[in-house]
Order: sequence, then structure tokens, then C-alpha cells
Amino acid sequence: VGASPAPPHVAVVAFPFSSHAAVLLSFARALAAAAAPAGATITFLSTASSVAQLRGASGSKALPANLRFAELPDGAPAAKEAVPVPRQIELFMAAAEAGAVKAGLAAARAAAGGARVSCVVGDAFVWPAAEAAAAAGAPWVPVWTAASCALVAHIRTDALREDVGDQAASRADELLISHPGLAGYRVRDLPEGVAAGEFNYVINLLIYRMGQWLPRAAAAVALNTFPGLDPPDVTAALGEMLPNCLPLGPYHLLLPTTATATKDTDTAAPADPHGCLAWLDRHPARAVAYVNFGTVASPPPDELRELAAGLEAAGAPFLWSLREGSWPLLPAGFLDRAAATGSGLVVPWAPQVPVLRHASVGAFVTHAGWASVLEGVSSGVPMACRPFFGDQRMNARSVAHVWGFGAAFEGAMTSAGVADVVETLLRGEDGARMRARAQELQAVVAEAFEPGGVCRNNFDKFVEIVCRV
Ligand code: U2F
Repeated sequence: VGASPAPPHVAVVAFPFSSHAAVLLSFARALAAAAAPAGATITFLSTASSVAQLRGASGSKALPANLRFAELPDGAPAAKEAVPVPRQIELFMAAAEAGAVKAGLAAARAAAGGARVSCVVGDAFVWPAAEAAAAAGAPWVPVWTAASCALVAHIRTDALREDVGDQAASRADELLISHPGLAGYRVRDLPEGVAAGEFNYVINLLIYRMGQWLPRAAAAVALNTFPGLDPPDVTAALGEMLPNCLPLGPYHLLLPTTATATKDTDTAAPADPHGCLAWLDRHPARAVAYVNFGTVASPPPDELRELAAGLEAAGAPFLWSLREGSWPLLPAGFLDRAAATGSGLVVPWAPQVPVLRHASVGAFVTHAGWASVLEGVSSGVPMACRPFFGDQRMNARSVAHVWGFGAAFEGAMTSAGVADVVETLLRGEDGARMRARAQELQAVVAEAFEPGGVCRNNFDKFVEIVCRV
């Protein structure tokens, strides 16, 4: 009888920028809880500054006993001068490619008392983890945080470039009918750097190379979607290109506490430093428009003023999460009027998931970042999308034209456009149809996350794959 194999040790590699690292940490927490019965240790790898930020943000939230942290070198110069984020990403990726992920895996091993890393899970963006995993004799299991249609575009980038060539502008409105999985999208919806734009810009190059690595190196891929959301051609196209695609999103529902907690049964109140939920309590059902453009996008000053004027013109109460740096750009008197009449609340941060679940929220004005779209639809809230960059145009197109649970701005918001769409979503017939569609999908998500539901089962499969030793 041979010695029993060592228990699994899974490294989870984060992409330490924007909302990506927080998504991966929440994924790692869910994985740690689910893999505990297999005796698994999970080591979360991110840069020192990202770990410090994440641990600060999660405050007193207890971490599973089998979850540890180890450091991923950031590749940044020791001097503390401010480095712009794109340059930080470039340095981080160059370091990752030159051995930083391997160093991170060694640090993970040291943090786990010398236990060898048996599997490397990680944000798909950090594609150098593929080689580091191979060198460690471990499978690479990437986690894709955005929408399936965007992933199809990234993996098919060569074919799209060959097709579109230098005609992106003249063919902007053309549907991509000859590309499997992309027939519902126009040339103009593609993320910049796919068929047109700066192919060598840091993010574009990173995602391009990721698209090359995934089909040849991924042992399985976690998808942030649920069966019933993506149209069959998208699912089929991904299935052709990637082995073992496991739709198990929205990822924010994987954590047992968020999946089972409802507003009434929550024991720990969600962190809400600006009193958003109490403010929402004062409004009737489905009366409020909630506005937020995520962690990266910033509408230009003119557009912010149009949006503010549109919200006032709509005459509906609004809750707006807007980074404080933009507040001075709002129209004169806007904040004072909102506060004096109680008609609006502008906060630097809102607990978006409980906000969207709150009964008084009836519309969501969003940049169509993927987590936001999923959080909206899994709460049954119809949305108005103003995409800014990257995958956001494809997401907005999906919301308005593939799924039909919202509307999309083509280009910048105007005050009349905002007033009109808020009115439609809260009170119009089209809005009622969009809400009904969002609620249908909300029910599909709820069922998928019941015990024995399809996303729970796919997560069990995922855990089984990553815990093989
Ligand atoms: C990048 O997305 P963003 O971070 O800009 O946007 P989301 O994917 O929508 O994620 C924002 C998250 O931050 C949370 C919110 C989401 O989980 O609930 N949040 C909050 O709780 N309170 C606030 O006041 C503000 C935000 C990128 F820009 C997108 O294009 C991609 O689609 C996305 C996924 O890869 O990453």
C-alpha cells in the first residue's frame, strides 16, 4: 500500500487591477469553503499592494481557515514615484512573463509549509500562469470574469482582424455573421484592439495573448455566466474552442453567505457607510433609479452634466454612486437640490449587490461592466447601458438586443435621453417588458444556485477538477 497522496494545494493567481482582484478573492473564498472537505489548502496570490487593499476592504469578514495569502512580485521599480496604471500593468505582466508567477508559486509553497502546488487557478488575464503551472507540473485552470461573447471575440481575434482589416470604420454597423458566436454583434461592438485600434497597447496585447494561450493550455475554464443566458451559438462557439467550459456564475453568488442570505434573513448587515439602504427604505417599490459606472470608467465632464440634468428632468428619485473626484464637475446646485428635496443621494460608493436587490430600485443606469450586468439581472432590475470601453459595448448590445432586459445608449448620454430611458424603465410599457425579461432570468439564476442546481453542480465539478492530485 503506497503512501496516500498529499492533500490538494491550489494557488489562485489574481490580476491585481480594477475590480478583478476582488472578484478573484471572492472566488477563492468560495473555493476554499467548497474544497475544505477534500483537505485542500488555497493560497491566494496577488501583489503586496493589492493584498493590503483587499484585506483592508474585507475588514472583519472571517476568512476560511484553509485560505492563505502569498505575494506575487509586481515588477514595479523600488522608487515610490507615481506610476500610471497602464504602465503598472505593463510592468506587472512583463514580470509575470519573466518568472514572477513562478516566484509566486514558490512563495505559495513556502506559505503552505512546503506543500507543492497541485493546481494553478487564476484570472485568465494572467496568462503567464499557464507556463508557470506547466513548469510546476500542475494544470492551469483559468477563471474568466467577463462575458462569454467577449471571450469568443478574444479567441477569434486573428480571424476577425483578417476579415475586418482596415475597414472597421466603414463596416462599423455590419453584423459579424460569418464568425461563429458573434452573429448578434456589430463590428463597432468589438472591444478596441480586437479588429481595430492599438494592437500593441498594454491591455489589448495582454488580452490578445490570453486568447492565444487559453485554447492550448487551459485544463478547464470557469465562465461567469449561467446556462440559459448565452445564446446557443455563443455556447457552441466557446465549446469548440475551449475544453471543459464550466458556466458557474454570477460568481458573487458562489459564496454560501451571499447565495442564501436575503435582505430579511441577513444576520450581518452589509457594509453601507453612506446609508444607501436606509435611504432606499424611504422610497416606494421600484421607484428609484440607481446609477453607477463601475471602478474604471469616468464619463467626461459634459456627459456627467447631461446625466445629472437628465436625472433631475426624469423626476424620479435616484441613488448615484460616483467617485468623489467627479463631484465638482456636477452642475451648480445639483448636490444641494438633491439633498434639500431628498430626491437624490450621491455617494462615493454603494453596496451595489444589496442596493440592486432592494425593492425600491426599479432601474439601473450602468456602464455594462460584466459584474454589474450580472448583479442587475440576478436581481431582476432592467438597465440602461452607457458602455465606455473594452467589452462594455458587447455587453450593452447583449442587454438591449440579445436578451432584451434593458436599453443601450449609442454614444454619449444626453439629458433628454437619460430622462426618457429612466421614465421608460420605471414606468413605460417597454420598461415593463424589460423588467419581466430580467425577472425571468432572475428566476433562472435562483434555480441554478439552489442546492443541486446547474451552477452549483458545475462549481462542484470545478472543485473536483482543481482538487485532483
Ligand atoms: C472591469 O469592470 P468594472 O470594475 O468597471 O465594473 P464591473 O465588472 O461592473 O464591476 C464593478 C464591481 O464593483 C462593485 C459592483 C461590481 O461588483 O458591485 N461596486 C460596488 O459595489 N459599489 C460601487 O459603488 C461601485 C462598484 C471592466 F471595466 C469591465 O469592462 C469588465 O466587464 C469587468 C469584468 O472583467 O471589469
